[in-house]
Amino acid sequence: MTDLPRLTRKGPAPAPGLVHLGPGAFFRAFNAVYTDDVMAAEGGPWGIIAVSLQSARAAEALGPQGGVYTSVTLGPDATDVRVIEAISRVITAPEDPVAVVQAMADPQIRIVSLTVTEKGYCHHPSTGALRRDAPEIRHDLAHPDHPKTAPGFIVAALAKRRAEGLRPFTVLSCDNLPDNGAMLRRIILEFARLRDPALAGWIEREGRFPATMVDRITPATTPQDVDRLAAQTGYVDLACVQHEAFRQWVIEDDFVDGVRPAWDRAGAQFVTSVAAHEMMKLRCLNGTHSALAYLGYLAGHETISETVAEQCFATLCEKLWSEEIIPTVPQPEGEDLPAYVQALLARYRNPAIRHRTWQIAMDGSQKLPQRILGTIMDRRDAGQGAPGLCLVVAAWMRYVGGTDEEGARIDVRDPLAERLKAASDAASDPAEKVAALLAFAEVFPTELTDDARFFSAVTAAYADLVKNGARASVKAYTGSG
Ligand code: CS2
Repeated sequence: MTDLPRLTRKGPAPAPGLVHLGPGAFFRAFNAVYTDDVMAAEGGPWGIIAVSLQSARAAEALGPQGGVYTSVTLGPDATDVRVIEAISRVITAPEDPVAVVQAMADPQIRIVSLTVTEKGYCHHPSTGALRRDAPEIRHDLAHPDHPKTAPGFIVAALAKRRAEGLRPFTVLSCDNLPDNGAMLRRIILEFARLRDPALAGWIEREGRFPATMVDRITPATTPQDVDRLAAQTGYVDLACVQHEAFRQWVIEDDFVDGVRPAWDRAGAQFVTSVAAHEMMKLRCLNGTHSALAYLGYLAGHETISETVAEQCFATLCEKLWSEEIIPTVPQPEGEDLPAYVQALLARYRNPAIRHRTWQIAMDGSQKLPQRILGTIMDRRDAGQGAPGLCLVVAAWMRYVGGTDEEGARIDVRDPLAERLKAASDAASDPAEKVAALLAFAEVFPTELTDDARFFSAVTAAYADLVKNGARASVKAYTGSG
């Protein structure tokens, strides 16, 4: 494929109105596509400056292509290919943090959006508070003009805007976190207060942090995906993304001075509260995604579609939804929960999407609280158990132990990976291992750590996983023998 030309931009790049932190596959399959749709429909100064907070990968892939790339929609039967032109330019933050702050402080920029994954918020997953003692936060407080983290950049740029007499930008979190807008607002205010209470007061009064619910299944792009696209199109695109056809974006309509792209023209829903949609999506989709990731991986499955093709895993999802999850989810306006989860199963089954269980299993310590533990807590408060979700917690514990059912090493990616493995290794029997992992206060709220019923349900599930394996445990839970 190397003799094929690289995809490049033909016309001029759009004038920027947005800065986006975290230009990974999800952003390119989602935010940028919606924005491209809006600009195609009505123009507008909504080009995106994409900022990578970590590696130069995005800049290396997108830079030589002038910011354009291909979005590939993978349906069960057909593939659709489209070039997205919404990215105006790409900056790698560690190479030039000052340029990032300058770009964010430009008066043309009205919104700074984020897809930085759970850990990018530098918060305690179980409480939502800023991790003030984290080395990168301490760095950003000590060097406010050369930040490294998302909170550091946002506060640096807001400080600059305030000093220059500008209006703040809207801060739009697009990560899978409950109440992501309010949570980010709390983190930003806490960080700003540590820098300058007057700045924090200004952000508190003038700043806006709308919540969002985002949804589109987007597996990581592989070299094979790049080759397949090249064979089809005749060009090489190192920034291409593959995703399902489905997309849903629910946005709280609360922007600084009401200024925002008309994302509703591309199908986004602007609402007064996102909470019910967010809970539906986090608990129903992401909750079962994590269930399939840990249990499916342990049972030897590589992808989600392969996992749910095995009947007991499809039944696992259905039983988790109907018996444990849906009873805790408030009814979102315009949604039919039983139909929603049936559609989810069809989305998981899409064989064209090769979404690896290993990819979804990443960063479990950051994901478990909002995907699984909140549901368990709600059921506990209502005097009900959650045997299926306790099995998922046990599967996560088995997974972070770092050895699979064949005795092979698991490549566990998690900010707490080393500490989790050390805690698990130091314990001997299931009860000790479960107790050692429940002691991680970043993950488990004290209500659960101290709950004897929860402890014994997870310990029994863990012991069962070790003795009989994930497949047998799923079959026992689903009653499929
Ligand atoms: C997945 C999500 O990787 C994961 O943890 O559960 O990325 C999921 O695919 C998206 O939230 C779907 O919108």
